[in-house]
Amino acid sequence: MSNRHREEVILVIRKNDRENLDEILAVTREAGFEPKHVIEVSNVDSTCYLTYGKLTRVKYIIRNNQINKLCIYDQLKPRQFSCLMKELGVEVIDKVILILRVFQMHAGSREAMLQIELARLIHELPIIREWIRRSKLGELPGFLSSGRYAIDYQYAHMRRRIARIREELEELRVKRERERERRKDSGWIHIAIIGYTNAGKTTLFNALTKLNKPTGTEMFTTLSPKTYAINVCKDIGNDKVVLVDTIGFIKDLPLEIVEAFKAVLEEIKYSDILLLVIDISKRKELIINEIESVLNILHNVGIEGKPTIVALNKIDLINKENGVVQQIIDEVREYLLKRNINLHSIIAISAYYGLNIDVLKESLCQAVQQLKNSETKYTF
Ligand SMILES: Nc1nc2c(ncn2[C@@H]2O[C@H](COP(=O)(O)OP(=O)(O)OP(=O)(O)O)[C@@H](O)[C@H]2O)c(=O)[nH]1
Ligand SMILES: [Mg+2]
Repeated sequence: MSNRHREEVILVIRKNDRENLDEILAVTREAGFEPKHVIEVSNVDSTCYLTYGKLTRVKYIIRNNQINKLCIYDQLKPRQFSCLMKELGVEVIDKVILILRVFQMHAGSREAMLQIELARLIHELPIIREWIRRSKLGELPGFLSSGRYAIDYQYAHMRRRIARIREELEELRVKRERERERRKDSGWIHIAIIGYTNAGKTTLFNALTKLNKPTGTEMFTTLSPKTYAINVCKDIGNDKVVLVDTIGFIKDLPLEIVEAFKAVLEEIKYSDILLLVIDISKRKELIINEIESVLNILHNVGIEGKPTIVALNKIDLINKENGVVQQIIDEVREYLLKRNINLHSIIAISAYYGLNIDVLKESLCQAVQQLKNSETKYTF
């Protein structure tokens, strides 16, 4: 989206998110907003989120710059939403809404669209409930200029819609599960490509499958999982595996969003091997931070202990002369072992230029063989 079409906003970030500012700015821009002012906060008020001083500053900016949106890169409580909207008289958007807006732009499938709508409704419902409570107490006018009855009606409508979406998603989930079981019954091993958003997962999926799924510099290009059967072992003709491309992760992805994307995570949960893709063209601290974010989300949804192959991607962007790649390999290995990851191997690749893809395939083949051997050992 070009600069011209983005709506100007005030962006509020936590002080300890400062090192992540580039990513936050990217998310905000991809959601369709241009941060005109960035305000850092170190303390958060439990009622209104912004402390008195910051609130006064934001009011001043709004009045003098005709900005009518405030984006807060944090998860707000319902009471903080209503307090801010009452104090400032502008629309307030928090991290969950921001990320969902970015998701919305990439939602290609009905399932992804329903998941996004569900996450948004679940997020907005308590905010509206709080608004109704306070307007019934006479503290507030109608929600965004609607009357009290209109908002009661809207609340009831949202609840019905949530129930309907849940039913439809459940049907899709069951269908997906059946497909997965069919694939499993055929004895095919599943390899899930996982990693931070923009790491190059789909580019690698394309390199391994020779398909041409959309890739891009924007975040969250892939929202619904793609599966494809490939041969990873050169000499064994029929020994196919199913490769699954998945949604990218982001630092502190709000749990509400993670839950809405349950079906996608199930593809990871039921896979046999993980292929973790890491963009090593980034600053060193960011590389480990991104791995940490991915592992934290996996841990939160109970995905642990799977054999993991790590693809350190985008080596074409690294100066190979001074041993930087080896240094990154060592640091990543040390970190993964510290986190008790069932590490199979680490391979530096360029998915885009096809560098070392054969070595990666060999490693995938080995991991598949090992898994099959261990399975036959325990099958009576
Ligand atoms: N230079 C370079 N760029 C790459 C490489 N692999 C991927 N990219 C670029 O990185 C960007 C993101 O690639 P994707 O494959 O869409 O990344 P992804 O991990 O699938 O991203 P999401 O689906 O958004 O989570 C694209 O612009 C790719 O062209 C690589 O090996 N080298
Ligand atoms: Mg992708």
